[in-house]
Amino acid sequence: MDKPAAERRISELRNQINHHNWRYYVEDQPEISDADYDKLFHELVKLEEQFPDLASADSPTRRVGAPPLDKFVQVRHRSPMLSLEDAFSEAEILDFDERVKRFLGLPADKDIDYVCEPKMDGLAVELIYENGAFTVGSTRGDGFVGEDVTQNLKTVKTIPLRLNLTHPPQLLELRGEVYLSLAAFQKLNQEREEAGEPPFANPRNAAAGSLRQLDSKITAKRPLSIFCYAPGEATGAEFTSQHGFLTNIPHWGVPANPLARKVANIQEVLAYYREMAAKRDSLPYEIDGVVVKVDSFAIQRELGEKTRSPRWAVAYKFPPRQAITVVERIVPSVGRTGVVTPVAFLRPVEVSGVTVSRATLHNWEELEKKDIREGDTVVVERAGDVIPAVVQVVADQRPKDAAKFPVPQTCPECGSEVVKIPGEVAIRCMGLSCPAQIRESIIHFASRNAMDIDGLGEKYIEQLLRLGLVKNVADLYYLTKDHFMQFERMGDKLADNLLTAIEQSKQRELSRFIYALGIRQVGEHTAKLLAKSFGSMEHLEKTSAEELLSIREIGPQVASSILSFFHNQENLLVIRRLVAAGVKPTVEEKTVGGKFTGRTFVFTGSLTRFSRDEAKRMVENEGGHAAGSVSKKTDYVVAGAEAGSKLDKARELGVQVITEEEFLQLLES
Ligand code: 3BD
Repeated sequence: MDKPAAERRISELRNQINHHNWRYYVEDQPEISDADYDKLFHELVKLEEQFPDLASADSPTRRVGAPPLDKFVQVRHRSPMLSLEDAFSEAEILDFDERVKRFLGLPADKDIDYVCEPKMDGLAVELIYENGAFTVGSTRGDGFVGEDVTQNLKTVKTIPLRLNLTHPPQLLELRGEVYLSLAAFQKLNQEREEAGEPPFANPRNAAAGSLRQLDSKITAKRPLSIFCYAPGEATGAEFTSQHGFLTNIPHWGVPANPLARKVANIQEVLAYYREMAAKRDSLPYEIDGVVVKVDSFAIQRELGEKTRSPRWAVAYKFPPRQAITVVERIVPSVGRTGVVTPVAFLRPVEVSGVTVSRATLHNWEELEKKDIREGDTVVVERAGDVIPAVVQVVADQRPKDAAKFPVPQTCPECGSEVVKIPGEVAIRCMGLSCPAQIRESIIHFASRNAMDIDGLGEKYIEQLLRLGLVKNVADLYYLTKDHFMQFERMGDKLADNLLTAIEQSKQRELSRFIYALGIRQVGEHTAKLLAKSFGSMEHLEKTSAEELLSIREIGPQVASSILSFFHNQENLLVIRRLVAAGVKPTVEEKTVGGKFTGRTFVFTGSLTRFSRDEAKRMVENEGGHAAGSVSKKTDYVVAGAEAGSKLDKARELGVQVITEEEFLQLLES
């Protein structure tokens, strides 16, 4: 290829890759397979190597991290990054609205347009774009001076390295919040525990820790995201309102929170807050409140600021997700992979609407480091649906006789030796027939998101084990009615139902089957990737490291865990017996000719006929796509009760809105 041709191709590839990054990371609607994405990426890497003078700082190939720094350089913000005043009640919000009107000399009954945004629980940063190119990114610091974390921010896939504008402004500063999704947080903590590193207490700390890495190659491995929420200094760009700003920047490639909404008065602000409070637990990231801003920038300027915070904005905070309680007991518990972890049994306490009576203490080093003892008064924190964690001990409340809890030397369930695996922080029961491991692995196998054997819960599984009727998951498929009739309080009908449920589970999707096997480090997401890439258990069983590593999201640790699972003869035998019993997972290749092929659905509001997971599955089974946000490409929005901004957006874009009933009819038609 000659240079002009290479130049054209490079530019084309960069555009394509940027586009696919947006589809994948922002819209959650990839258009191409991982393998095809990798092909594009590699072609670009090769071309840039071949023509070094065509390399460019804004190429997507530069998102992999730079050589480590010794320390961060301080940067002064051109204009200070302000603080936000907090409000905790409706009364304080009504006060805010009154203050705004009084300052503007408006009558108390006049309505003001506000913009409401979820308050992301992350880390505030500033991004500087000069002539469209991302040049400097910094943390907020004290509002005046922050730290230069440009290299780290370049690894954030959704931060554009160049604005998607033909005539970009000379200067544009953007302020935003960098955050880690709950899924990414859980995955990161799981990996850290396996690697013997202390887990992060919450997604916010994890995001902060990731962004403040001197080695940006580490940051590159953390899937950070960003929502931008305000312009800083700008030359050559004019914004007239907050709503205008938030709706414009996504066209330039800058993510803004799609849940932000313009409202017409303070009553609607209160309604928005209630709506977000109700949604809080089902969002894929942590929010700690709602930020309320006067929409008009002209009015914002008129209002100005007090010492450090604007008069035109306020943070309406949610109740904290932390509470104080007492550790009644510490109990070592054995998981399905044999890892023995300390669990704290707590005096029940309410944490933002949920009663918490247990918390994970992660691992024994963590217990030692935080020095948590039975009888201690502790702070517990709950992030989204993640298992609550003990954040710290209230030191001066410790009972005099509280003793350190010893690390178990034997398995609390089977008495086998426990071993600390080199390089791992976990201690693991080595008992091959440890009843706890077997019990947990069968519970996992039958669970809702795995083989979904309806009705076969913990209690029945324990009875099956106690009666010696099952020793591993394959045995479930060899049970007869007589077996179940040996249970206490078992009726004819119930036994039939259980058998039917087991029978029905034989034809679950391949991804569920893979997930159900309980391969270490293979969660639902990875199981789906594997099912899609391999298409059958036979193929997966025979895979190689090379093949696994060619899948975009699979790293060496996960690959090696998968390989060692399939190298284990016992595991292969269990799979043989499952197959022999008639377990025949269905293949979920992109269903061609499915009812919903090429159709995109968005589910919103509170659903009563099915869960979000089920909805997603129903759509995907028919070859459709279930997306998280409404766009022009959305075909249907299925709205439950209290549907909010997505419904508004659908109406705005003229997308068809249907009820849950209508969706089911569509499915059956
Ligand atoms: C968010 C200020 C203004 C532009 C000042 C009104 C205080 C953290 O999602 N808008 C948001 C979010 C934060 C914001 C503003 N809009 N300021 C906003 C914010 N949607 N989290 N913050 N910040 C950002 C802060 N950070 C650390 C220490 C003290 N204050």
